[in-house]
Amino acid sequence: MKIYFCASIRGGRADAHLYEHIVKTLGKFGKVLTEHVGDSRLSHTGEESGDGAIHDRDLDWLRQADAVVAEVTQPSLGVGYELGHAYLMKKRTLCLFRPSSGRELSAMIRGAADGERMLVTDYAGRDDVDAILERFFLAKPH
Ligand code: 6IA
Repeated sequence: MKIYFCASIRGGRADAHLYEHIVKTLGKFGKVLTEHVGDSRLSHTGEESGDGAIHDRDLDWLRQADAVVAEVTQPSLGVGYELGHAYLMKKRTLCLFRPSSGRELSAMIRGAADGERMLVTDYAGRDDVDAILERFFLAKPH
C-alpha cells in the first residue's frame, strides 16, 4: 500500500508536529511516499530542489499512490492542488480537519466528499488519528 500524505508547507508549519504523528501512524498501514511533509524540522522554505522538480516528482508519486491522506486544517494551495489531482485520478482519499481551529473547511474540499472514495473526517486532535486511519485503511480489503 503506497500512501501519499499531503499537508501544508508554505501555507504554514504551525501543525508540523501533528503531521509528524500522522506520518508515523500511516507507517503502520503502508509506505508513505511523502514522509518529508511530516518532518517537523522542515521549514516553510522546505527542501533544496527547485519548485519544478518538486511539482513533477510529487505528481509522479501521486499517480503511484494507492491512497491519499491529507491534513487540511491549515489552508494550503499546494494541498488543494494535490487534492484536485487526486480527485480527478479517482484516488481513495481521506481529508482530516480540526473544527477546533476555528476555521471552516473550503466548500470545494468538503463538498467533494462522497462518503466512499473521498472522505472528510472532522477530528479533535492527535489522540483520534489512530482510530480514524484504522477505519479508513481496514474498511476495504486492498
Ligand atoms: O502550498 P504548500 O507548500 O503548503 O503545499 C504543500 C503540499 O505540496 C504538500 O502536501 C507537498 O506534497 C507539496 N509540496 C510543497 N512544497 C514541497 C516541497 N518542498 N517538497 C515536497 N513537497 C512539497 C518545498 C520546497 C520549497 C519550499 C523550497
